This record gives sequence, structure tokens and C-alpha cells, in this order.
Amino acid sequence: PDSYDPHAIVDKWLIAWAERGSFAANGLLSDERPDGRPPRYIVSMFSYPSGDLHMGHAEVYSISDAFARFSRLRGHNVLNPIGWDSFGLPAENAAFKRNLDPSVWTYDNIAMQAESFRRLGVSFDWSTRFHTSDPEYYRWNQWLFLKLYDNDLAYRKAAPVNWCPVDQTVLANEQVIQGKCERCGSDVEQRNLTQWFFRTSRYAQRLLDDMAQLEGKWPNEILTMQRNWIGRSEGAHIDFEIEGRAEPVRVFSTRPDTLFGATFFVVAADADLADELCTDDRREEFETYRKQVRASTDIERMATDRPKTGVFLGRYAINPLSGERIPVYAADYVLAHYGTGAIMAVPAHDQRDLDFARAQGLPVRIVVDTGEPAPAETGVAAAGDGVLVNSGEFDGLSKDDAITATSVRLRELGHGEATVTYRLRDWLLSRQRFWGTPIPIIHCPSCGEVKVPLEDLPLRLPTSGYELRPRGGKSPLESAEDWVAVPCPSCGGAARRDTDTMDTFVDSSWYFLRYPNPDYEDGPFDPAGVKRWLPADEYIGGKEHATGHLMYSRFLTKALYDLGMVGFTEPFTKLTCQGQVIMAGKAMSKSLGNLVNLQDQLAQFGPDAVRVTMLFAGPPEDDVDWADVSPTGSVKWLTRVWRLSGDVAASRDGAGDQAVRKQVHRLIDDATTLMENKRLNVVIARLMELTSVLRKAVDSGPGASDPAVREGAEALVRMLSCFAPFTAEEAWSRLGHTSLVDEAGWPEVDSALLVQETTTCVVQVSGKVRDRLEVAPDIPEDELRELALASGKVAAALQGAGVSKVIVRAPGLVNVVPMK
Ligand code: ANZ
Ligand code: ZN
Repeated sequence: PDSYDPHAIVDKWLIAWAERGSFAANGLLSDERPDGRPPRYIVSMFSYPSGDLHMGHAEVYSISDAFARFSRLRGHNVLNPIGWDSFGLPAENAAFKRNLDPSVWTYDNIAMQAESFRRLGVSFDWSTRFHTSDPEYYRWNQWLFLKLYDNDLAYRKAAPVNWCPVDQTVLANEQVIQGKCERCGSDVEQRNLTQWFFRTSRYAQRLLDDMAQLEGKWPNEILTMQRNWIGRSEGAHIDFEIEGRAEPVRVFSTRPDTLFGATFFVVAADADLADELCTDDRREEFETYRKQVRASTDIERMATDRPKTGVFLGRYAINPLSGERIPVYAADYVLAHYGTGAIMAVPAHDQRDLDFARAQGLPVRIVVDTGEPAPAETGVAAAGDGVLVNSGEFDGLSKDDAITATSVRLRELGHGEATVTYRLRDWLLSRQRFWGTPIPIIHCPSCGEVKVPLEDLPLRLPTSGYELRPRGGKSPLESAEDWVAVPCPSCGGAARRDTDTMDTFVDSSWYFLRYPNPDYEDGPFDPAGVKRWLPADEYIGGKEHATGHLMYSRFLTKALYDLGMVGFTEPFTKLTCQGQVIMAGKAMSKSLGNLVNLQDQLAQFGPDAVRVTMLFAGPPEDDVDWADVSPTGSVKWLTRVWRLSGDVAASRDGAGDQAVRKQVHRLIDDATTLMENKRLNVVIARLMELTSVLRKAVDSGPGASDPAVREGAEALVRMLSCFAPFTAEEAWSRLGHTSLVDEAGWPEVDSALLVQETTTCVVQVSGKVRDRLEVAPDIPEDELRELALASGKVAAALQGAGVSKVIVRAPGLVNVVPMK
């Protein structure tokens, strides 16, 4: 062909790759096929089959595939797996709308995405393929659930849950964005329901501690988000007696040293405790206030700049150390579900307490002398360090010493103790949905919770007799009467299945363990495969998963480690979070009408140009604004490479032009380091530069048959294959090869050709210049000394005299002082 056609080359190379099995990992399992190449496991967050692939997919998989292809060329045995996260609400909603089985919609979309992935040229090992909605997969969700259940890591309790009135389901905290349902945007309500939980809170400290392994390898931003989400606070529990109540009320404070400055006590207005403590004469005022509070979200309530409101409940609490009697208030700035839902208020040293005290005319007592101006007058709480005052026996202690001393005293008196709290809650995994993994528990009136026997797994979803949207917030599985009514496995009496399904984050919390042997039947994952490939060397996906999926996967890995099932505590050694593909500065959305359709782009420019455009736009972690990029420019460049590969002739014998070779090897060397550091956009810039160097060499330099030109063109095409695999194969064959470029390896750098700039060093003997040396600007002093002493001219000047001293000022000067 005499012109570059980005579409015509697609099928040809897809077939060639498939025939050669080019992308299969070697020795997927343990050592069944010994292979000296170091394994590298590169995982992209798997796809949700909500339709055909979109621009976001093209971005993630362009990044991971460039890295996978590079690793293969560099001699790694690469596992680049593919699977689908195929349970979830969108399938159920789509099925409901079309009156279909959710599986039909799901598997149709998977088939469509699979074909699109193939045509995008992503080098997956397709033998790893699975879908989480396959019973062969979700069977192991159930198995893992029972394993956690046996180990007190799964339990059921009645809990206030986030309830979406439109989707008619419970939502995890992670699915509530600013008080609204993540999916439909409606206001989330609180409901009390009996729910299943995984005990993530038990792992809070280890989730923090093990971040040491991830430091410098995961983006800082993600680590910070996780740290905040876990929210460790050191402080003390303090028990306050309440007049007229038998049991004391416990509070958590990070500042037990300020206990003598507590001038009032606050209970969350929407907590049951507030209702209980309210005296009759305060009831009316309280009820009115509580109604108003229930209408606002947590975010609004915690905002520091909001006027503080609240009501006196008519009761008093007793300070456990000072014996002081302080009034009890209900207010909305204290949250019901954090800490204990009650606080001691120290207005002099806590800003929100100060705001409240000033609004209500309550006393402000300084108990730590911080040197700051009086909070009661300035309205600014004194949060700094200082020495205790007005605090009885603790006066004179520093803040930190007082935190310890008050905690110790509270403990001695039986009124509290030092403690650590975490913001991290247990993982609520129950969903009142159909299209998910059924929870393998049977409820028996006489035996209670009974596990579905392992030999009965998978417990499959019913295929008929259910309604997707039963009335009254019933869960869909509850409507499948034939499925629900079962004999109890333990006593044989009439019993009923649990009708919740699992959060789909359960499916995705361990899928990367199954890829090495997706057909394994003796457990959720093959221990030999896991041993060979995990932890994953590279994980690539979106930062929206910072506190959800990435936290759940880390939790589950630790739980499995404790159960002796894996030998590591962190699943992903390195993490890369790609930016978003946006359009004209805005996130793409249907409502803005700025959606860019991937298939249109592919039809116009071909897969290679789309991939190159994505990666050339900027560093992988930055957003790609499709309004600012030029796929046409990418096509032009690929055309130049294609033309060059046809122009380069069979080469003459000989070493080739040295100037060209130096440029080529400098660029290879650069590209290699940049590639390892995933600076993909800069690598592409280097390849473009190399294309120009070679074009010039052909047209006005040593010419098309110079060996240096051929060497350069081959290097260019090999490196290009990471980004534009179809064009690279085509160019490789135009260069006369019958093998695949995919098997050609990454070009080797001849380090002798890496021209280093030199600087002149003056060598003196007794202060007289005797020699000049060309040396590297960063030459170490030792090396320079030796070099100078080895100089024949220096030896001549010394005339046999020994050396008494050598003064070295690298890189410019050496002065040799002879012995007298
Ligand atoms: C007295 C005190 C004095 C406090 C002081 C702070 C400074 P973190 O670090 O976020 O855990 N607190 C406790 N439970 C609360 C709730 N349910 N709603 C709102 N605030 C609550 O913060 C713990 C601190 O936040 C606790 O320490 C408590 O106020 C408040 F100079 O107790 B502190
Ligand atoms: Zn029973």
C-alpha cells in the first residue's frame, strides 16, 4: 500500500497476535512451565459492563497496556488479566425498564465490551477472563462470607442505615455524597434495619500501620484520603454522672487535659439519649428543635461557620474530677453516630463549643494558659499548647503531661481511661437488590442463623418467580417465595433464606487473587498462582475508589492473611490513578451534552491514534481534556513513522553514522527510564523527536541505507509498539521482518554512545600548568586525583620526585605538590 490506513491494519494484526498467543502469561500457575523471566502482574481495575467502552476505559487501558507491552519487551513474564465486575444496580435498573432478565443486559454488554477491547489492541491474557456474576465466581463470595462469619468478621445487627427512597435500597456511607444518593441524587433518609456487616473496624490500626509499605508507591493523595477516612484520634473516654440517671454517660475527648474547663455538656439532638434526658418542662422546645435538626444533613451540621443552635434539656451532669455540676444541652453540632454521641464542652479551647457558649451565654473558663488572648472576648478558642491552670492538682503540668495525668486519674477512679477511636465504620454489605450475590445464610425459628452448607454452594439466584421491584421496600429476593422457603439445614424445620444480596464491592475486594487461575475449583483462588503472581506489581484505576474499593481490598487481604490464606498484607505494591477524560474543561455528561463517543473517535482515527492521543495529552494522573488534544496530529505522526519504515533500505555493512547513533541511543536511554517511571507522555515526545532525527538522516544526512538509520528506525518501531501496536507491527514488517515486533524486545542502549558533556581540568605541578584533561562535570575527587597522577606530563614534570600533597578542586583543578 502507498498510504497509511489506520483501519486496514487492525484485523491483520489481531489475527497474527491471536495465532501466536502473544499475550498469554507464561506459566500462569506456579512452575508448571518453568520460565526464567521475572513475573510482572499488571492489573487494571476491571470494567463495569454498563454499555460499550467509553473514553475513560480507553484512558485506563492505554496506560496499563503501554506498561504491560513495555514490560514484555523488557523481558518480563507479564500477566495482564481481564475480567468484568458484572453485578450491580445499573443492570437491574436497565432490566426493569426493558422487562428483561438482568443477566441478558449484562452479558450482552460484556460481549460488546470484549470485542471493543480486542479491537483497541489491549494485550490481555484472555484465558484469565471471568465475570463476577458467574455462579462459578460468586460461589466464592459466599464461601468467603462464611469464612469471615466463622471468624467473627461478619455479623448482623440492627443499625441506622442510609436509605434511598427512590432506589429503595440501603446505601453504604461511601455511596452517600453530601447527603444524597450517589446514583440518583435524591435525599438519603435514615432507617433502622437489620443488616450484615464485615468487621473492618477491627483492622483500623493495621490499615494505618501498613501504609508504611505503600509510602512513595501509592499516590500521596490516596494515602491521605485513607488516613482521614480511618480517622484515628487519641484521647480518653470520660464517664459523667447525670443527675436522675442510674448509668453515667460516656464521652470521648481528644483533650482530657481540659476537663476542668468543661462548662456544659452536649448530647446529639437526634440521639435517643437526648430524648431520654429531656425533662417534661423542656419537652416542647426540644421536640420542635429536633424536627428542625432532622431536616439537615451531617455535612451542614458539622460546618464550623454555621450559627450554633441547641436547647437546654433541664438536667445536669457531674464532672468526674472536679465534681462540678454543668448543664446538659441538645445541639446539632454533635453527631449521633460519632464517638458516643455526647461531649463535654470546653468553650475556652474548642471553637465549636466556644461558638455555642457565646450564642447561649454560657461561661468560658481557661484551663490551659496558651498565651493567646481571651477566647470569651475574641471569639477565637485557644487551641495551642501551654501549662494547666484552674485545674486543681493538675496545675502547672504541660498539655501533653496533663493528657496522660488526667487519663491515669480517671482510670484510678473508675471514671474513664485513655483510648483511641477511629472514624472508620464496619462495612455494611447488605443490599436489598436482586442482581448480586445471595447471602448464604438461612434463618430458622429454632436454630437462628444457619450457614448454607458448603456443598450447596453456589447458592444461585432464582431465575424465575421473583419481582425486581416489589412494593413497600421489600427486597426482590423476598418476593421469590419458592426460593426463600427452605428446610433448615440443621433441624430440618421450615426456615427462610436471607434475602439480602452482597454489596458488589465484595466481588471486587478479591478478584485480583483469582486471575492467575480463574477456573480453580478448590477454593476462591489457587494458592500456587497467588504465590507466583501476587501482590500485584502495578494497579491502575480511578481515584474515586480511594476510600471504597481500595480500602475494602486492603481489609480483605489482611483478613485472608490472618486466616493463613495469603502470605502478604498489602495486595497492590504500586498504584497509579489516572485522571479523567473531560471535554472543554468539564466532566463529560449527558446533561451537558459534551459526551465524546469512543466508537466515533475510533472510527475516525483508528485505535492507535486514540491511544497515542490519550497518553500524549499529559502525565497519566492528569485529566485529559479532549477539546485540547489532536488525534489528527497523532495520525500524522504515525503516518510519518509508517513512511519512514518504508523508506529505510536494507543497510550497508559497517558501524553507521556516529552522530546519528549517538542521538538514537541517547533517546533510547531516556525513553527507558521515563517508561519505568510511567512518564508516558514524555516518552511519546522522545519518539517524535527520534522520528524527526531519522527523517533528517534519510533525507539530508547519511541516507536511507546507513546502518545507524536502520538501527534507529528499528528502535523507534519497537518502542512505538507500546503505544500504537498496530502501526508498529505494520512498520516492523515494512522494515522487512517476518516476526512480530511484540517479540523483538526493547532496544538495548550502547552506553559507550551516551555522549556526556565534558569539562576541562587544569593539572598543575607546583602551581605550573602541566596538563589539561577532559573530564565529566560530576567526576568524583578520588577519580580525578588518580587521573591526574596517571598523566605522563605530570610524571615528566615531577622528574622522579615523590608526591607530598595533591590538592583537588573537582572538576576544574588539580595541583600536585612534589616532595622536597
Ligand atoms: C473536649 C475538647 C476540648 C475537645 C478541646 C476538643 C478540643 P476527633 O479528632 O475528630 O476525633 N467530639 C467528640 N464526639 C463528637 C461528636 N459526636 N460530634 C461532634 N464532636 C464530637 O475529635 C474529637 C473531639 O471532637 C472530642 O474532643 C470532642 O471535643 C469532639 F479543647 O472534647 B473534644
Ligand atoms: Zn433449624
